Amino acid sequence: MPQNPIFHDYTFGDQERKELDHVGHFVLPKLLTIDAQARLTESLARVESLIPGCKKGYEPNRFAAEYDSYLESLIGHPQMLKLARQVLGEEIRYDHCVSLNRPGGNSGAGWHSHAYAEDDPRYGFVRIFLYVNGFEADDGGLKAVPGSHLYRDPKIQAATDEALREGWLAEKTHPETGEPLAIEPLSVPPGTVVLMWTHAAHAVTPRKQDSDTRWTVVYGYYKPGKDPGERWITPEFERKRIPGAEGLMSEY
Ligand SMILES: O=C(O)CCC(=O)C(=O)O
Ligand SMILES: [Fe+2]
Repeated sequence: MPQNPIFHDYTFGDQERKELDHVGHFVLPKLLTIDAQARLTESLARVESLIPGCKKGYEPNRFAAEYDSYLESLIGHPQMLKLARQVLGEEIRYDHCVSLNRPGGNSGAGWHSHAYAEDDPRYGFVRIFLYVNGFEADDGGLKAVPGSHLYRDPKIQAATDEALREGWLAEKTHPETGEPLAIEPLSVPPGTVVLMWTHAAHAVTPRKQDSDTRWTVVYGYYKPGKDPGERWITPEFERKRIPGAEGLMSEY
């Protein structure tokens, strides 16, 4: 049976691809269909409910698709794969599906970046964030540093914006424009999808105490050929036949 659409129509051509490569992230506002938003909310709430007392090393949030069949079905969803291939090219592999729900009072996340193929920019690793109910900049909001991904530094770390500015950001410029690098806080409406290259510096502001839960899940795909490091995927899941995901689950 064909899967329900998850995305509305969108354009991701040469110009959009260039912007993603220049900035490090690309926002597709309100891309998720109402049906996908409803099903994701249900699945993410279920995954969240399984976390207390869960098995260490096999946490429902880190292995979200292994705990929920709808999240699993999106790994090989034709629209998800089309988007991943528009970014990475035809040859892709799946890396992870991680739930990033942030209940009221959640402390957010400090500045950091992630790894892949530091020595060869031809090998990309993209994160596809589904911000099901969106966020405001000061309420579980994603922040990023446009151009930071071009340094391909997997070890960016800072606890606060100030510490990032005084540390890693100091004196750094965009390699293509020479402009000083700067922090960009984002605000996005419900149903927004954000693409982000894995080396981009990013952080998350705390979720306000009286806010509802921010429902989010991220899917990671990469162009194979380099060591992806530890993938959050069990050997059993790697061998599982997931419709649409044939050929996507092996490391290389
Ligand atoms: O919660 C978020 O919006 C982003 C979390 C994050 O840093 C990540 O998934 O790499
Ligand atoms: Fe991150």
